[in-house]
Amino acid sequence: MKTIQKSGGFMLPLIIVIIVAGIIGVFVYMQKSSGVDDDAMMEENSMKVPAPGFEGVDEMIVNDDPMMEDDVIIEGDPMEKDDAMMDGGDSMMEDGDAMMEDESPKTVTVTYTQNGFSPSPVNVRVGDTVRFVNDSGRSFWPASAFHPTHTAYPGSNITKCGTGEESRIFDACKALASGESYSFAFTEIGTWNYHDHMNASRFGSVVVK
Ligand SMILES: [Cu+2]
Repeated sequence: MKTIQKSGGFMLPLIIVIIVAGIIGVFVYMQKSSGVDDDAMMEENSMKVPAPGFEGVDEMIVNDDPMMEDDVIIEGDPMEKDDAMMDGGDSMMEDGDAMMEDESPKTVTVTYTQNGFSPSPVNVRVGDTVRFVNDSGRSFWPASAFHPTHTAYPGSNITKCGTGEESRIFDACKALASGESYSFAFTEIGTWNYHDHMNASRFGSVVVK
């Protein structure tokens, strides 16, 4: 009886202590395990330290970064492309020079006779000059359409004759004797009709491209 009571009196607190210790142990274990997981994840995310068993994966990831650097290097290749573009630019400049040589301003002659202006229409490029030669035996006054205001060509107006703008308008601004000529450089793309202001029934056109 005494032994049972003593042992029972001793065993009960011991069991309680074991249970409490077990509960504390489980709690500590859970806390530790969760904390370790968090630390490991943080390390993986921030430091990219390989987790046990994942060294190979991380090495592959580490290898992926050089691949990206390779991509950057490949993007560095566009420097070669830039060179190529510069080469292309040079060739374009050469083409431009060639085009400028081909399209260097020319002077095209239109002859005015008793039959009128010829050739008409006359085709020129921007910057070309048309030289109207009077071979009609009488005076002429080539000027932009329309008679009598001469305003069809941009900026032109018979009222600008005798002003500082006279040289920039498509208008001879005066009668020119047979044998004389009037030249005008066309800077505007379009089809520009003109006429002889002395005889408005005579007209023609210049096509500027
Ligand atoms: Cu006129």
